[in-house]
Amino acid sequence: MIAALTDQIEVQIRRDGAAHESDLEHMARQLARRGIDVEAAIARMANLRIAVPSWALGTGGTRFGRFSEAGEPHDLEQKVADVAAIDRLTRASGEISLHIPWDQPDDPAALRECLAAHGIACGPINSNTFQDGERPNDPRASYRHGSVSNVWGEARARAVGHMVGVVELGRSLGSKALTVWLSDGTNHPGQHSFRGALDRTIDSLAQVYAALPADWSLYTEHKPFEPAFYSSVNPDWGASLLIARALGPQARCLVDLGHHLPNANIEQIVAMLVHQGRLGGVHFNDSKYGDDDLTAGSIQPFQLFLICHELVEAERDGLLAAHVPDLMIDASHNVKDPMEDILQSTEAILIAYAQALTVDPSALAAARGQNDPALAQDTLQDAFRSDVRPLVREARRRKGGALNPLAAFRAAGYRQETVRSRGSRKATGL
Ligand code: RM4
Ligand code: MN
Ligand code: MN
Repeated sequence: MIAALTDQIEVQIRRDGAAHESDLEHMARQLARRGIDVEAAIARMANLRIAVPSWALGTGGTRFGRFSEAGEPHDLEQKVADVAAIDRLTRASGEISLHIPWDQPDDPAALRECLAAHGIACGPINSNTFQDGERPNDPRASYRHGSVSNVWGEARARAVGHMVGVVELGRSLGSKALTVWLSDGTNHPGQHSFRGALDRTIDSLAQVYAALPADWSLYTEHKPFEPAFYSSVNPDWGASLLIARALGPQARCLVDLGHHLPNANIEQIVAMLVHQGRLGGVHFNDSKYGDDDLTAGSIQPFQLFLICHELVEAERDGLLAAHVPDLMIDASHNVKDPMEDILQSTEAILIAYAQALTVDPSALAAARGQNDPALAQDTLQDAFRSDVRPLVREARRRKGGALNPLAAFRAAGYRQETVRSRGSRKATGL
């Protein structure tokens, strides 16, 4: 299947290459007027990597139902193959984020070989202490009333043991980070002590932290509600930072765009965490109401741009030298082909990042220095409103990727082929 994708990449270059060249020249002239060196921007774009979550390769569901697509991956090797296909097109997706136990390999060594054979790296690895099924013989070890925050030590020990095991597995696969998203919280006022739950969470995670290799990070991922609807033990960036600080320097905060109350200023949250040297990574998605997990940039592209602008400024100011934030997609697609959705999310993030790279930093600094809000706004809008797609395409073309990944994916008949070879069995995960 990779060969069919490669063919389509070449077809596009032959057919659309000249038009692309002229678009690029036009854009380069526009950027030059803004003092932006297009070659530097292309070089930066070429180094961006946006990890693909294993759980987004299959159709997601809601609590009302799930309408799976045929041809979804139903084992780990097929998931890795799908990520390799996405990366063949985008040249920015060479990393998979696994979720354990959904992706628990029977044979970790074989998985390591499979990853290497496909040229895919193991990105941050996720523990799952939010689904444990029934524990009829051991109810005190169930996550029903929480995992690391549970008042019962059996559940906490089980969650800690699971996370330590995920670190061990991730280590054998070449990962460098554990992402901890907790569903712990309460549905009823008074159900637990907020302070007690926080103490237990920190104590439990400290045991996981102690098992962390020296070159690893532990990411704490906050979320204000769902599945708990009265309180969450790690509800916001303040709690996340507090937990990370209590654990130690290798603990950092992960910002999932969908994990905020409506209208939260996420770009400012990113800036605060950068300021504290604690931005671990970002889960990109988009939302209108809650943790909607929609295609990145599909609803609030300006917010996506502003977040990317914070990342660009932070990098320029040397604040990401100690830790480069892991950029990932965390989405769930109910009505789109999952791979197409990932291609679209990746494209949206790359476009937003490229726009952020084309903000004129001296004009912005001057506007800020003169307390000139109109000029500051205009400087950002100038970049946001320009069409930087030639820049994104050129960075990808130079690495052998597609001018138009989605069109190449369709023209290559990738999904038709997986429907034929895999049938209609469902993927695991969300
Ligand atoms: C959660 C959270 C986590 C992800 C799971 C699947 O809402 O966003 O990052 O691991 O979903
Ligand atoms: Mn997430
Ligand atoms: Mn989420």
